[in-house]
Amino acid sequence: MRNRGALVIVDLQNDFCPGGGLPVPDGDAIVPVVNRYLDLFRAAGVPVFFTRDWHPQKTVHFKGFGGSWPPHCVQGTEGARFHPGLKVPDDAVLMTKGESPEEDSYSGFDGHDAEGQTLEAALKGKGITHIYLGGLATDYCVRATALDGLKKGFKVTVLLDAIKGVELKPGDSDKALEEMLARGADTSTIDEIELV
Ligand code: VGL
Ligand code: ZN
Repeated sequence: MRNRGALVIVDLQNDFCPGGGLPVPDGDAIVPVVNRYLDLFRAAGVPVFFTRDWHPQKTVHFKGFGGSWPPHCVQGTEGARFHPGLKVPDDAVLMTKGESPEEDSYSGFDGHDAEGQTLEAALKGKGITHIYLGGLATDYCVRATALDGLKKGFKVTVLLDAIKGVELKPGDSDKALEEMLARGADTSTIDEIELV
């Protein structure tokens, strides 16, 4: 069977950028690169998916309720919107995750589209076998989405110039990348990208 690709951009939202509730250092620096990938993939007719972290005010994900994180990406807030510089195409598919007050939901594969379809079903419905991954954060949601994708049988290419990590501990992003590679992901940058 022929491989078919999709671009999946994870959680490129205000709260993960400098000034936000859970800022990834230099998180916004990937926005122009992601926009270049978007142009490239759309020109090649490759479908584009965006995930968004979309939490209730009270969730075990947040520090105040037993979790690890300061409040971020609360449903309907400015912090939960995509970075204003991001050129989200009209025909992009939006996958929402993190709505359950009882779960962390780091993986984009925990998300669903407007019709309630999971990311896996939405990808497979379009015959997609290969995902190209960018977004935030390398050591959490990009990592979890990559590992889930591999587990579900997708080819996964991590876009090295379109990701950034939280780095609660220095080295977390490198560790996450090594883990993704060890499980079968490959990597690319915009100059060497080969689309399927
Ligand atoms: C994320 C921490 C908490 C992410 C989401 O998008 O990587 N990280 N919630
Ligand atoms: Zn979150």
